Amino acid sequence: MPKALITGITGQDGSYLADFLLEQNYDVVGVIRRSSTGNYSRIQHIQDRIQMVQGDLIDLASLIGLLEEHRPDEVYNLAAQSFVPISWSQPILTGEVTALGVTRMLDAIRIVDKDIRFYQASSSEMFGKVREAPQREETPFYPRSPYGVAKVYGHWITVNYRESYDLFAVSGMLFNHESPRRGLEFLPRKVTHGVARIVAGLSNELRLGNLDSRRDWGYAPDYVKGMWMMLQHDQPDDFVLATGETHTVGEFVRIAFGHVGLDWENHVVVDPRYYRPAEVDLLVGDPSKAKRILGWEHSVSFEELVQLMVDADLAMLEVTEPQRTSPNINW
Ligand code: NDP
Ligand code: GDR
Repeated sequence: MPKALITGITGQDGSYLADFLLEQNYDVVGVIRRSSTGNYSRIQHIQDRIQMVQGDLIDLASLIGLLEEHRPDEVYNLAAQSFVPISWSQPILTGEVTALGVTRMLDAIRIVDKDIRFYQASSSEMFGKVREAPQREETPFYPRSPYGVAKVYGHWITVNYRESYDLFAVSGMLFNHESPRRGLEFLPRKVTHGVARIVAGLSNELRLGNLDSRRDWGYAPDYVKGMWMMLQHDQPDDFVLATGETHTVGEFVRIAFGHVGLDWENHVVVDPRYYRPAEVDLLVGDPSKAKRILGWEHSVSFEELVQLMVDADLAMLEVTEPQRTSPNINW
């Protein structure tokens, strides 16, 4: 039975990746960082089938100890400070976790077992102020946030360890991917959850920032399968995963409200508080290398994605105490 260790297992992608690897008969070890309140909602349904272990990307010794104890065949490094706006208010933490955390994990692999295959969760945010469209593996980087800068570091240190130590280390350059398990602070989930709250009569407005930026949005379960495919390939390489389509934030909003028969203009308030100091205006990926070499393709269209997320939030609000689903923080 192959064994995989996942950092970030409590997050959106970590939970879907764990589901997928269990289906492939993997032994799954999930790294959880210590907190005073547990955050296991996304992995509750599989908690008896995975091993949950303590560790933190800030602490090298914890990573070495985990690799020595569990001897995984594959490591998926999904942990990060992943919310772009917070990276301006906490740039050093973002660098410690999202950038140097990658080196810590790579160094742990170099020290413990160089045969471990390594996946790094790189991001389309590295392309930032884009140099060409669509963006492909060779497109030059121009990050626009401390998060994007940290991801560029994570990408290059992965390439460097591959070339310096002959590690099977790959960087997946993934464009935005969403799901009903997405954090409430990210735009798509903020919108679909906001729509559900309005339908349920719990609120009447949704405050958002820039409606004009464009993103290439796909469905998260498709993307975690792509991560696994990269590690099964016969040589380590870097791949873009994207749908190849781009849509504005405004289009996402219009379809989400339209799905429940509402006019978004009656509910959305543009609030400059949600503008970013520097914006990424246009992202659209070219996934043709992943299709050609790995056979990877996305399976859910943009419209289907928006609708399935609205439906899931409507269903959740019907069964869950409303207050528990609403953040008190203004993201
Ligand atoms: P989430 O924000 O949902 O999950 C992040 C995970 O990282 C959580 O499990 C979190 O733990 C964990 N984590 C944060 N800090 C540490 C730390 N110091 N040590 C150990 N674990 C830590 O992100 P996603 O699932 O959406 O994304 C997964 C990865 O992919 C991230 O690296 C993200 O930057 C990257 N990415 C995501 C894309 C997307 O569209 N979703 C696109 C491209 C890249 P806790 O639950 O305790 O907070
Ligand atoms: P992003 O995702 O920054 O692309 O990073 P997010 O969903 O936060 O923003 C997408 C776009 O929507 C605009 N926007 C708003 N965003 C948020 N969060 N809240 C708002 O109220 C709002 N109004 C407008 C933003 O300005 C932006 O243009 C995500 C993360 O998952 C990263 O970790 C990952 O690397 C990239 O996707 C690819």
